[in-house]
Formats: sequence, C-alpha cells, structure tokens
Amino acid sequence: MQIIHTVSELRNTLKSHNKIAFVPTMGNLHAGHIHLVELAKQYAECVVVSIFVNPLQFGPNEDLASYPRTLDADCEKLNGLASIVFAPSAAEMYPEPQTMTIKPPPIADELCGASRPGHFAGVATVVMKLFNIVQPTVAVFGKKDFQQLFIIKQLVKQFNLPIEIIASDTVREASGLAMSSRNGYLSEKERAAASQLNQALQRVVQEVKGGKCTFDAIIKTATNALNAEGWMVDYIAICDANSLQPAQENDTNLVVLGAAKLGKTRLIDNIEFQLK
Ligand code: PAJ
Repeated sequence: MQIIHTVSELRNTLKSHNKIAFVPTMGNLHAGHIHLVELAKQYAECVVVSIFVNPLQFGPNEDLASYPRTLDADCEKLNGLASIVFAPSAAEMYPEPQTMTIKPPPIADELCGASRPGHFAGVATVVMKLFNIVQPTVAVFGKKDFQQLFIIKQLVKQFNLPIEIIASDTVREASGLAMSSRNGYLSEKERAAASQLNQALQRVVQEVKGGKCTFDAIIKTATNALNAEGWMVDYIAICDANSLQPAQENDTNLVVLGAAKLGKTRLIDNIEFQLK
C-alpha cells in the first residue's frame, strides 16, 4: 500500500490504472469505513482511499480543530486492503482560496443543512475536486450520511461525471448505534445512551407502519421522548427516500432521518423502510 500526499504523485501513480475504485473519508477510520473499502475492492483492483479533514465543510463553531486525526492508525487498518492512501495537506488541496465552489441543490439547506449552512457546498466541492484528482470509475459512500449520498448522486448526474456511485449500508455497534468518528467524543455515560437515537427512529418506523397517527404526531412523540432523555433534537423527518422531500400519503419508499446532540456531540442516523 502506498501513502501519497501530493496530487502530482497520485496522478503519476494512477496513470497505469484504468479502473479505480475510490473511497473518500476524513479518516479516524472505523468498521463502517472499512466496510466501504471492502465493497470498493469488489469493483476494482486499485482502491484509493482519501483521508482529508476538509475545512470547507465545517462551520465556524464546529469541530474542525478537534476532529480526530489518526493517519498512522488509519494506514495500519488499510494496509492489505487499499492500494493507495491519498492524504493531502490542506495547502495541497487548497493552494489558493477556493473561490469557485459547487452550489448544491435546495435540499442542501434542509435537514442537516438547516443547522449546518454551507456544509453540503463544502462537501460537494471537495468531492468534485477529489473525483477530478483520482478520476475513479466507481466511488463508494455510506448511507449513514443519507443526505450527503443524495447530494453526491445529484452532483454526478447533473455534471455528467463518468462515475458509478455505490451506496453501502450503515455499519452499527451491537447496540444499534451507527458507527461514527464523532462517537469518540462521547463520555462513557453518553455512549451507553447513544443508541437511543436509533431506537427512537425504529419506533418511528413502527408507528408509520402502524398507520394510526399522522407523520407530524409521530415525529413530535419521538422528538419529545429523546429530549426527555437529555438529547437536544435538531430534527426528525420522514421523507420519500428517492427525493428526500417530506413523505406524502402515497409514498412507499421512505426514510426516517434524525440528528440530535448528546452533550456536545451531534449524532445522525436514518432508517430506510417500505410501506406495503
Ligand atoms: P467521513 O465522515 O469520514 O465518512 C466517509 C464515508 O464513510 C462516507 O461515505 C460515510 O457515509 C461513510 N460512513 C461513515 N460512517 C459509516 C457507517 N457507520 N456505516 C457505513 N458507512 C459509513 O463523509 C465524509 O467523511 C466526508 O463528508 C467526505 C465525503 C469524505 C467529504 O469530505
């Protein structure tokens, strides 16, 4: 496995490969990321994993400075799995201010975007840059970041990028807690409570399937229950999984998404489900 820090060296190395599978990450790798890499291996012999904590997608009061940077441990986990780790510095990715950016569609201002203005523009811009640098045939993203995956699919479609996007299921702890680099911020007590978000979303699924209450009432009950357990709910939403618009009566392919803070840590999760 090669560890490469510059765009020019990566380009030189990739010249000899015509099929590349790509997994973009911000590092601090856990079993969820590793699952993405294993999936990528099924599509190409050459698997590139990028590790870059992208300043552009962090708001001024977010955790850019404290985001865990664990390159050595990450490379150990990838050794034997990935072909190349691309770990550029911020100066390598942004040698000049990024004054040209991707303006994502209006959905980027909803759900997570409502409390993280500019986040998805930052994600779309760095992913576009990484796609142009790596020029993969296939790129793998996790459904854990359902809204991000949705926006990346739009990016690829609307800019005619010749890249197949593969979506991986969410990898969870035995408790149901979705694996996340941000779980490392949780205290022991918070970690024990953290699966409550997934449990609340599971209850939403059951109640929607039960069909006794309106979506609004179901969301209110779930929000109140989590808040009563000490969470600060950002949103819980029931959406059409194909459009990410609020679910309507006749929609059958649904997703419930949630974001909530436990102490200082903001966690997200979602569950896709079918009606009928
Ligand atoms: P990061 O949070 O490191 O996630 C990298 C990839 O791993 C994303 O596609 C994410 O959805 C996936 N992932 C994270 N946790 C997962 C889990 N528990 N199960 C399955 N997949 C999981 O997402 C980003 O980085 C950045 O926004 C990035 C796309 C790299 C752009 O900077």
